[in-house]
Amino acid sequence: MTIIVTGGAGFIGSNFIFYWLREHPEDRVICLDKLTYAGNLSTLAPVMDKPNFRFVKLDICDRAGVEALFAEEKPEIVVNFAAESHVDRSIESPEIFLQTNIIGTSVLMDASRKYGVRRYHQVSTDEVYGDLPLDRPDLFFTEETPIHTSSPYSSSKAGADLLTLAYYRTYGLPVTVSRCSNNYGPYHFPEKLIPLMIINALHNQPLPVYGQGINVRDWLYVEDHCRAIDLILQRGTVGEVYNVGGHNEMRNIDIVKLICHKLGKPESLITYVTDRKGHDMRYAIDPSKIHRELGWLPETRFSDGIKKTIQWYLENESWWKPIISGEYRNYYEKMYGSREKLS
Ligand code: NAD
Ligand code: TDX
Repeated sequence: MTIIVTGGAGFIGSNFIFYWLREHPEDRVICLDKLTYAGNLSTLAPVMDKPNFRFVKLDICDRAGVEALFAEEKPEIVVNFAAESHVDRSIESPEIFLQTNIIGTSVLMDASRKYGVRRYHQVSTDEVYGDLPLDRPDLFFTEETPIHTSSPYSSSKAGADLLTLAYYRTYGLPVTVSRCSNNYGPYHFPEKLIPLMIINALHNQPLPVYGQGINVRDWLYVEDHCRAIDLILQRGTVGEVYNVGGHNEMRNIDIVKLICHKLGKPESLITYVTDRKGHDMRYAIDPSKIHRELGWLPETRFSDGIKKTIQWYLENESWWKPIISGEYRNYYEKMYGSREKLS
């Protein structure tokens, strides 16, 4: 069986490729990735020489290139991780988000129709549901919660979701969609909260917490997300959406304090800075559908996952050092240099 994994040089896609090659060694995995700032070929070094793995540098918006690859490889399954994924970048420059996340998805689905793939899976996010209030801990996102987005990023992901479900209804393309909560783990790009705080703390640099740090995210270890997608591919119902999350809600400030504690760094590094525009307050997934229908449950507790993640960053400086010393420096200066310190 041949599976095309797009965005496989990024955080979750690379973890998914490692997972898939381990769990399904008889399959052929094709990674299609444009290698944007967020894609790192060195991440895939451990699998690059495997005979059943192929890397193809390609933009998912490149219709001719995508069709040629599908014609050559005749994939049975396509899993689309490729996306612009950072909310702060979408607030600065929305257009590339619309291009990659919406147009790219349509190009992949057109090729999937043309070459008769058995399943097209769209990797989506809980952010398409907008946010929940902090004073209603009884509320959770279900698959029936209305789409109600806040940022250009989440709007582009919501557009892609709607398009995916429309391709099922209109053309009968066999699709599934998963909407997962915040992931953490190895190979997470340093612009995101957890790796950014680990790396800054290691350098005794300020830890920039947006607003009051009371926003809540629902954290899931990346491998649990990969296993959920595997189950959806094996046993999920086409045309359906599955929420994925482990009931692990934490306030940002508590995560940052925990990282300080684990690394033996003082909390005085914490610096409150100007809030993100349109900042979502709380995400919280109700995962009962995927549990009930597919038997999925998270396996990694946050206390273990965060320990493993911090250890991974301590042991893999060679992975993140080149990233933070390149173009990322300009990004950091642009995003954080102008943020007013609130304390
Ligand atoms: P990431 O930014 O780490 O990786 C994205 C990958 O996509 C990179 O390798 C990049 O090179 C590639 N890419 C970007 N534009 C492309 C294009 N036009 N053509 C081909 N490749 C392109 O992202 P991530 O955190 O691994 O997220 C992967 C997917 O999961 C995204 O669709 C995201 O919306 C979704 N998601 C992420 C989270 C999370 O917490 N990180 C949670 C839920 C859902
Ligand atoms: O420097 C920071 N300071 C800070 O307080 C950064 C980078 C973030 N934050 C806050 C903003 C959020 O409330 O931490 C929280 C997490 O921020 P991000 O890591 O940027 O993630 P988030 O905006 O929650 O989105 C993530 O989860 C859903 C992924 O980036 C998305 O791709 C995914 O869809």
